Amino acid sequence: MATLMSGSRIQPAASVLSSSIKRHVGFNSHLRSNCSLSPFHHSSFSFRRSGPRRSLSVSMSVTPLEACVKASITVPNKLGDCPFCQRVLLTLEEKHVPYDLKLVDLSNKPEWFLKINSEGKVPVVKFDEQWVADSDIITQTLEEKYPNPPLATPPDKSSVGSKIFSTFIAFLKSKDPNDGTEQALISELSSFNDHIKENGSFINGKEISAADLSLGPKLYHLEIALGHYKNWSVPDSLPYVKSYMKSIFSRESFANTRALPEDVIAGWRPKVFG
Ligand SMILES: N[C@@H](CCC(=O)N[C@@H](CS)C(=O)NCC(=O)O)C(=O)O
Repeated sequence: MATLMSGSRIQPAASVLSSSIKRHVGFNSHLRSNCSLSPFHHSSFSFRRSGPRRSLSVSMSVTPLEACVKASITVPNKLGDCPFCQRVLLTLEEKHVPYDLKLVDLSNKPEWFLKINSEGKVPVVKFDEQWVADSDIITQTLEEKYPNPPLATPPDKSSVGSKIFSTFIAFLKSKDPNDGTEQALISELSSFNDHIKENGSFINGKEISAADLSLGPKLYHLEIALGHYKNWSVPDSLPYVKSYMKSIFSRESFANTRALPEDVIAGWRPKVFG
């Protein structure tokens, strides 16, 4: 059975029970205290809010989507440091779609995972009995299947900030302080700073959208890896980039899906020293 294939299951109370991590998004603490979660694939819950005059009873059932993601390399049964996986998980969280994580050890890929995706890459998500790879395709599929809240970024803004990740990697790998890689990164961050200044808190204005959910995890890697390996941080001259990072990193969805800093550091080590 799929749920027994890898890792450990962590119920919302964070106790390790068995073999996958289940996150039932949208189960806030109020709901959690009022409903029991089935350990099985098909979970159902109900809750009741009652007062002197009114009573509300809601019952619904949900089948979590199965999502294969990178496992931590520093702590057993923890989510790892793949920014593409976090992008998908952020989308699931922001859309309140429940999911069931399958942690994949990328240094020793299990047979069951290679059968799902012969390319051996995460993330992979199961839709209607079909495993779908690649965060671009997965997030587009989520937008089609779960249109609310809408997260699509308009085409004219969807590539804003898209060069930040590659320039960050070039700078991280660089051994020559005068090769222009730091300047290239600062230049991309400056354009992004101007965009946020002119457009609002997020890439598409006031509301978060898909482009932010893609860029946020990459900026998280940038902050941790450049801080650790180069003692570098986003300059104070780019306050809109800084406040953007702060607001994305402080979202509940981000806190629920972020990698451990130790994993981010360990994950980039081969690029820095290799
Ligand atoms: N374009 C893919 C990239 C996914 C990707 O590169 N994932 C990495 C982990 S961050 C991976 O699975 N690498 C395979 C490996 O390390 O063997 C996407 O957006 O999903």
